[in-house]
Amino acid sequence: NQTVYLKDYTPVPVTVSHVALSFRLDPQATRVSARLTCKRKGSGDMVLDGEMLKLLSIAIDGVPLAADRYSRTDTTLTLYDAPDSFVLETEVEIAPEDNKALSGLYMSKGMYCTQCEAEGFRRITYMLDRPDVMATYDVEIGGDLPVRLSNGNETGPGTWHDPWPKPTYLFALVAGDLLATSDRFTTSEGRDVTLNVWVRPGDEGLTAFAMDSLKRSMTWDEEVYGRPYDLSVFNIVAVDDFNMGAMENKGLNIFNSKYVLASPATATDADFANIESIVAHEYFHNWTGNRITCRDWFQLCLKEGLTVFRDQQFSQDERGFATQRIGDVLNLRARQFREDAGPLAHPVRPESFVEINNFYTATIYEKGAELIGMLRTLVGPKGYDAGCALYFERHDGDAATIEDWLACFETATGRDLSQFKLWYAQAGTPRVQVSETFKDGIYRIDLKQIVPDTPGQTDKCPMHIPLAFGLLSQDGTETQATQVHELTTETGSMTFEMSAKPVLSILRGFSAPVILEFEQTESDRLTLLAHDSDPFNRWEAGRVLAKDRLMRAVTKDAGFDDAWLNAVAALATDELADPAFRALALALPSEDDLAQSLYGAGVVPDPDRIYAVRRAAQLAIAARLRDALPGLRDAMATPGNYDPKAEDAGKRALAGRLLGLQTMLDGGVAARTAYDAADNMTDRMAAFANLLEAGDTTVAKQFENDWQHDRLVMDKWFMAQVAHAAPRDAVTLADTLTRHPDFDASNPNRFRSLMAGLTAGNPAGFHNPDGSGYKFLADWLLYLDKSNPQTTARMSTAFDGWKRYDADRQDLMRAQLQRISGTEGLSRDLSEMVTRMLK
Ligand code: BAL
Ligand code: ZN
Repeated sequence: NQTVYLKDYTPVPVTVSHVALSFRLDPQATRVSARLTCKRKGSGDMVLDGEMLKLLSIAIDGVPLAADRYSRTDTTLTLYDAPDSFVLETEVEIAPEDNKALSGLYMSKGMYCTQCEAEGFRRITYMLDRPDVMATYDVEIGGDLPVRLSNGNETGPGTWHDPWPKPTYLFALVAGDLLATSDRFTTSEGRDVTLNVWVRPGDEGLTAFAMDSLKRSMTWDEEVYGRPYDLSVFNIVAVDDFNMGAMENKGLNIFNSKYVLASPATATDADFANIESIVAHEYFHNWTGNRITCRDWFQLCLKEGLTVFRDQQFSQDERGFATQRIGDVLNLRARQFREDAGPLAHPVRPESFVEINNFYTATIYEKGAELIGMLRTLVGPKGYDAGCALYFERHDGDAATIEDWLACFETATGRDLSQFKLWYAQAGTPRVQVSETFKDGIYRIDLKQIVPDTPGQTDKCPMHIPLAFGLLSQDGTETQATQVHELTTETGSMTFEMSAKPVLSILRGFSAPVILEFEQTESDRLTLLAHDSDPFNRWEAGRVLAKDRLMRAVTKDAGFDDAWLNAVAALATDELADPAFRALALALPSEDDLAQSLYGAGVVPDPDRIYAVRRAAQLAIAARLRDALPGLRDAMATPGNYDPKAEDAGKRALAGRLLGLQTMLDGGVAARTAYDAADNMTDRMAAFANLLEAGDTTVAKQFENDWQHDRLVMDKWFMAQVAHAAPRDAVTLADTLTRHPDFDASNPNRFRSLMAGLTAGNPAGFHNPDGSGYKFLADWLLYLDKSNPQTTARMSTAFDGWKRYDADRQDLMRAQLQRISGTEGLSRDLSEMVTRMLK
């Protein structure tokens, strides 16, 4: 298992300007003929990538190649003494039906499909499988399958031409019995584009929202980034067996069906929101990823961070800034801060990897997006637009780097971004300590940044941190609108002449991905909660108040005070506040968030205690709102046709939270009524979860009987049961469910639903002190690693927090990690993950 280093990057010795592929599809013996138009840039051998390929023939310029002109290993084909310009022709045989890794060409429910990012193309044919080799493609898909799709524009039945040079990872092929929902879009340049969403027969009624999301995304990218679409067709295909969420192949996006198929009866509001943002994300890649791609895989954040930032902007415009931003920060803290604080921490642009598939992480994606957001804050919206415009102009058709990206902003705005660039190189979440004094009419803020050590990195330099802040008077009036202070040194300060001490609202909008350490007074926090004009910080004030209570309850057995409970109740009943915001404000910090914070504060987290304290806090809030709950819930009713848009979704979110509180009081009576009355999946899942929490013994069977025909709904069934089981029952239940006839570990969605239901959904269950949760997960990782290393390696991250816990739990987790690590024949993917976690 070799480590690849960024510092070792060398330009390609050979260009491949055109690729012609011909497929004769067969489950066991697909024939792939390839003609590569090559030009050497220097002397030496030409090494092509290829894995699990049976080579049938090889020729250069039409002449079969003698055995001494090439050699092969399990992963390469080397040509000796090739001419300066030539056409390489190969024919290989592959077996898509046996490809359970879901990388390369494989089969899902009788359909042929591909996944080539990052390095799947080499399982299809011999090629320079690296992103800086960009070629135009002609593809011919033989046979009589009714639908045969590839990238670009269709030139005849089953034949495709892609005029836009692209790297191998953006190649795609789909063939099978599929049905399309079709529409049209006319671009700002007047191009008439056919839009298709392809699904398996039976699913055609579930595509309307994805199509609508696609059209809105296309309009948004024209209006906000000036980016029109560039082919005459845009195809989306839904595939049931898929390792990722979706894939941005040029003109032929392939999606996990979970992120395409939706109806009010089967999909929750969260599903609708995910579909909207993922359709947008993949579409936006057409410019940020496809037209301009990455020079090498170390630059992955160049396309992913930027495209996540763009999809977050789109969702803010579609759904409202505050709720989207709060949701994105919750997600960042839950996944990326956790990653950054543990053994898997890595820079947004890593310097080495063993298996690139292990780096499709929250750090590259979500922290990568935060870096774009900080850059926009630093150069301002106009500077950002100018930098982006220059990037598109200067690098269209390029395989680019982070240096290329930043240089565009330096040129467009005249700013020096050399210190900002450290964000790409230094891992770990910086902590920013804030203290304040008020004396003799001078208000002073002192700041200190600490960039923590992470694996392989110590003694880091100070970062360039944009801190957006504002000031309020004690009565809550804003006395200073938002400004940005740039903290570039280890310590910094600001002073203001004031007649009275103000209330500081700092890190507005979460202007930098840092952990704020600020012992702000209780009364200032309550003022911010009631009055801050920055909605993010208003919510944040409530979160900090709640977290303080929960942390004190865990560590000091403290009770829940009236001041806090009244503030929470006031928010819950504030009819002037947006329901979506109230729902977010009522959500207590998660069990994992508390574990992470306790660990950060030097306290060993006890998962059982955290679980119990959270429930006690919920009960206390519920008791405080007892009389108001039924009326509050009634006020959130959304009669009439289900509308997935943000306004109604916010009401359903609040209704769901309130139902959770009511269940604490009535043991599931209201949840049962809600379950029976539910006419959409959002309400049904909220009621289902609460009935499970209340220990209802019939609802799981009822749900199964009603939905066993629907695989995506059944994923929810598997996950919810485990997530909402009593902690001591969770592992046994998860184990039992693996023997359910519908549990199929080879389907990544099903596998993840059940495993994550335990590891993420039920932390106290996973961390059962007897170690059964750890053994259960390790057993399944070892099982699935044999066929699907990517999904296995990703699920193994459930162990990444192992050093947080008490010595007994650490021993138990370490033992499982060592057991995995010592297993013979481990994949490169899983081997790298456990090695890093054990370091
Ligand atoms: N490029 C892999 C899937 C995605 O990020 O869109
Ligand atoms: Zn992406």
